[in-house]
Amino acid sequence: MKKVITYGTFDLFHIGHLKLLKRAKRFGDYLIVAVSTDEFNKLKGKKSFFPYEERKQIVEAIKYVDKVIPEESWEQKINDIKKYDIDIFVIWDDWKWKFDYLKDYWVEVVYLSRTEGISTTDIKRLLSGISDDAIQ
Ligand code: C2G
Repeated sequence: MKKVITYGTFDLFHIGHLKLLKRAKRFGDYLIVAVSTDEFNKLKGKKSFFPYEERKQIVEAIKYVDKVIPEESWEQKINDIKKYDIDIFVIWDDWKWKFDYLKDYWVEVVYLSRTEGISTTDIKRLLSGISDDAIQ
């Protein structure tokens, strides 16, 4: 069994997240997703709209996903790779080269292009600009 892992906040789940998970699953047979906790998001300089528990349940419901674990630190990736016997690490290319050190732990590191035209930040920005009377 070829095991894949990816990491992310997955806030305001959208088509970019879905396509990433679908593409990541194609690299193996079993996909683990480490969802950033609210506390870790603070370290990442992010504040998610939905709390971790809800983001976790949404990602767990995605058919490409086999297991969800919490992402609580930058350092946990090496332990995760060992603990879950991971073969492939996948993430979007905003992080290009930043996780190449994981190759020392016998995993293939894959950077996938992001889905253009959608991001959680854009969604938040668009929604914050909508006046009340425009909301149906
Ligand atoms: N994504 C994408 N296209 C977009 C937006 C997101 O492909 N338009 C994918 C990215 O590949 C990312 C995943 O969805 O890997 C989750 O996106 P974020 O929650 O923004 O991930 P990020 O906050 O970068 O977390 O330790 C790594 C970090 O936890 C990554």
